[in-house]
Amino acid sequence: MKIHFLGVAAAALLASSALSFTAQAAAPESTDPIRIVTNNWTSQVVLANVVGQLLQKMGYNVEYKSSDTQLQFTALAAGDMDFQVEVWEGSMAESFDKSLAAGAVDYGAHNAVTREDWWYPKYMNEMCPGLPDWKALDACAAKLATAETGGKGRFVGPPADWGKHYSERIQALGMNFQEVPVGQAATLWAELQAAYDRKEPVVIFNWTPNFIEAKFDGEFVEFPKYEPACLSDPKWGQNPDAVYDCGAPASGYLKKAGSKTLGEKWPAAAAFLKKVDFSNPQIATAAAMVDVDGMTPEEAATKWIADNEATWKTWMN
Ligand code: TMO
Repeated sequence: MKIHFLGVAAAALLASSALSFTAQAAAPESTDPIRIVTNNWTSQVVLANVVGQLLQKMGYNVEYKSSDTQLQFTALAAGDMDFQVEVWEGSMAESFDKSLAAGAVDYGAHNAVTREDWWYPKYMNEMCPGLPDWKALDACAAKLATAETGGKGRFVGPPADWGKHYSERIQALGMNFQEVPVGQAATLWAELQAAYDRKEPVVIFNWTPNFIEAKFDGEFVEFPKYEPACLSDPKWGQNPDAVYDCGAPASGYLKKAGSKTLGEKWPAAAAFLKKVDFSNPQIATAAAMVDVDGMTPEEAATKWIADNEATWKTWMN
């Protein structure tokens, strides 16, 4: 139970004049919990806990709320959740843009550059000459065929809520492939490990920054280069009748998103969250602490904070 040092009248005044408070107001401007979104991949959960634990150091209450990567944007726009630390261009740009039009706030970009797309272990370069070009992969489909996919190559795809459109891409590009989506990220890594141990061909959904690059040698498949029109204009690209006939952005952004309430109710916290800025190696390391070293996301966040004081201190000024 928090002890209120303000009288009831003062508290009411504070609530009614919250809009006039500036970033100089003493934290916490409100003891209500700041609701931080968590998703279903490791770095996001660790980073969410890093910002959550830092906000707690600043005196705020926080609450973690798990959400679907697309529905979270509806929740942010509606003010049902307050902050998302990882908005990936390749999988979320469309939902994010809609949420901004509906009232959510862009909290700025991280230094990190991101990519999310089809990915294969490097030893496949010999099995499928011409890789990483997608046409070389397509010509190699028979080597990736399984009982489940018949004569077609198997692409081990992401969970449905990551907002990719790979079945549509396969169709738009006329590829001899079939997507078999996983239910969770751990299945992607299990499929990769099993194939990697036997040097068998496998193509999975992967992204960077991730812990994978420290453990496995591999490459992204190069699809026709992304342009925004690819997603909206059927005439764009090699298939004049279809959208999604391109790859994901090869140098995508990683942004942060907040609710409108966040800046109004907790301006000092909002100023801090706008400065939060992770790099590629910091994010890959955060994921590895859990996926390689076996820590919980909470433990990994605490360790990250202990190891990176010089970084987060600059976010608090
Ligand atoms: C949304 N993700 C980073 C897992 O591609």
